[in-house]
Amino acid sequence: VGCGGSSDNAGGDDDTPVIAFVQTGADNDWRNAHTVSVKEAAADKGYDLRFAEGQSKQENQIKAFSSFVNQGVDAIILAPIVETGWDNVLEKAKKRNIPVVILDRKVKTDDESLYVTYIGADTYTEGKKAGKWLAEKMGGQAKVVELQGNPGASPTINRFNGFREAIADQSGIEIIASQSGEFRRSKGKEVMEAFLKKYGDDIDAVYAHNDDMAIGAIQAIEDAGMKPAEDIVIVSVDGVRAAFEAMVDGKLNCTVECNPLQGPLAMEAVEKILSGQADQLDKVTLIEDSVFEMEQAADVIESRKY
Ligand code: GYE
Repeated sequence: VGCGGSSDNAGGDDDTPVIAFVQTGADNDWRNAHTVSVKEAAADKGYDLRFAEGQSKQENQIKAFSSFVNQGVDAIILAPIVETGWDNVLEKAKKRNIPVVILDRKVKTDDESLYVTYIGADTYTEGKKAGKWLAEKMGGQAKVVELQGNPGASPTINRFNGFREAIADQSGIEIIASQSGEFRRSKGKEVMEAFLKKYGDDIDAVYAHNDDMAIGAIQAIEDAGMKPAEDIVIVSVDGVRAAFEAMVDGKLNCTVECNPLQGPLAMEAVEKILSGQADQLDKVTLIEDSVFEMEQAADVIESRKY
């Protein structure tokens, strides 16, 4: 970060804020839309964005984060793959007076002063909405298989628990198997193949923690000679375009939206922080989302932004 710039001109390189973004990876459609949103919002503000992604490994994210601290960037935005294990690097940033915005996924720490603000989706409520929708759709009777996200990730934990809260008083809704599909299409397909081998016709419904895994499951169901959304009801989370296409095609029953277009909110927070107004920010900002069913998909697909 330069010194000696004497004017406040946005065009002057020395005055351009340098913002680092440590992303989880590029696992799926949601994640790619999220990355684009953050990059575009940074460009709109005229910030110099330094981007790194962890390829789904926390150690890669920790390395990238530390290196941005050493570079003395003006702020760091972190989308943490997993919840725990961040205290050390966050303390490093705090010592260097580098403000940190936690975006999308949560961190678990005893010291809340290690980050300025958290912005993300209400993933617990998403899990609850999926559970409530499925229990209603199935009339309170179903054997369900669950495709979880990455172990230890806040949306995985929340979508797991939120779903269970929603079906707690539904003794006829039974989760017969639950395994990680890592938020990936290929892994979702692989795990669903194994579920089908083991439980076959017993499976009434799939609950996938994201759309990409649901799309993988749809392929597995078709490969097994069954009709997705008819023989096996499928509900997932995210609301990406591919999910709407699958609903229009009659292969996915429902998606609970999780808006990845979080860049503008993140950059507004950064702007406040850089102008000394961090105290005006809420500690937690949760983004509200809707539920979309197959029957509505054709009407809304054109208006979808991701
Ligand atoms: O649902 C999934 C992505 O953290 C809320 O991560 C996000 C989730 C999203 O990989 O598709």
